[in-house]
Amino acid sequence: MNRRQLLKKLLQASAVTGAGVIGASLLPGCQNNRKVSPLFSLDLLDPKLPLPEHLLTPLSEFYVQSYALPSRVDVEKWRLEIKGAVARSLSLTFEEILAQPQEDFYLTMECIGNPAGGNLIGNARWTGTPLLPFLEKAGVKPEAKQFALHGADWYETTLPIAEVMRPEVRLIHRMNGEPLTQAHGYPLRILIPGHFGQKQPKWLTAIEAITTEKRGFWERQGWSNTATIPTHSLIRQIQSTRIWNRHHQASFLPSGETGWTQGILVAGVALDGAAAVKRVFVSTDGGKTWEQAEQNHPQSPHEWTLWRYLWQPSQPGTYTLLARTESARSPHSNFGASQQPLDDANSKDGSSGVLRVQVKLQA
Ligand SMILES: Nc1nc2c(c(=O)[nH]1)N[C@H]1C(S)=C(S)[C@@H](COP(=O)(O)O)O[C@H]1N2
Ligand SMILES: [Mo]
Repeated sequence: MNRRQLLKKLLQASAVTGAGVIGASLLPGCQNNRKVSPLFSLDLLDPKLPLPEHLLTPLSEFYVQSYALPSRVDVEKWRLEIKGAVARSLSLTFEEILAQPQEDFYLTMECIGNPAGGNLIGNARWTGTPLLPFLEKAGVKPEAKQFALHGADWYETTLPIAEVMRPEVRLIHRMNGEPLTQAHGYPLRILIPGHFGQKQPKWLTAIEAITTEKRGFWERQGWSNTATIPTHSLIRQIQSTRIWNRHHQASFLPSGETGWTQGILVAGVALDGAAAVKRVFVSTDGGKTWEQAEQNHPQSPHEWTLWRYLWQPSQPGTYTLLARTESARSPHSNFGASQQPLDDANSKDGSSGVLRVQVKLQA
């Protein structure tokens, strides 16, 4: 297909789906504020019940981030090519991939463009098979430096050989027990744990070993080339109020069902791309003092940690709430330089900016 045919196809498809034309989304997370990843869960908000082990984002609320339109893939014709600097190229059918041993695992997907408090984050149970046996069969040549991962929408991203040859890298065909939807990459995507969403191509068509160093689609536009997930935490919920934008405010009456004299429950998630989340702290005085929150301990560092904190304020007024976290790789108990920074910089390395939430307790 030449460029003119491609554009024509995209325009036709966009008329059908009502989605934006290519170019409508020039940031990996700029235009998508219509969905709110829910954290609302009665279990999570009832301090008498233990925190759940997993909190899955329902598919209907899971963010979708695609630079163009979702690709329609005919699974009969579709192949996954493993090619480039390999001893033997492979061309795998969907059936050949399904015939391999399948594993279920939990992983939180987050877009590097997700601002503090943003909704471009979701947690799912994924099903797939390790990529490594296929790469070993293909025989990656010693001169290969990177893998370029290609999607049917011509999306491309790159990673060092060793990153992709980890046993935890998997070819994925199910999400929360369902076949991948078209929007999430049907029939197959790849998950490379520890990295933001841009390193997780959907509609995967080729894994190419290359002998040069190359940047992918978003990386050429200045987004982090490693895109590793830093230690960070997000406030998602205060009582039953969802917190999902940058300058959120919540207000509570003294009495009634969510009256503040009975305590205010603050809840959220914390994530670190490589290490377990050790502790989460909440401040209700703009960062002067910090109290440790209650948290769960997921088995995998790639799944978000859930936390909650019951704040028992004694006086009406306006308060600034913040959350921050420590992981096994930033283990200092005082908030030193390696801690989640307090600034809210709009960084192309992913926001670790801490959300300040204004809470008004009425008299
Ligand atoms: N083929 C393809 N894969 C892609 C993208 C894309 O535009 N095309 N977007 C990436 C980005 S920026 C993110 S954040 C994740 C989002 O995955 P989701 O849409 O399943 O939530 O997909 C990644 N994989
Ligand atoms: Mo993204």
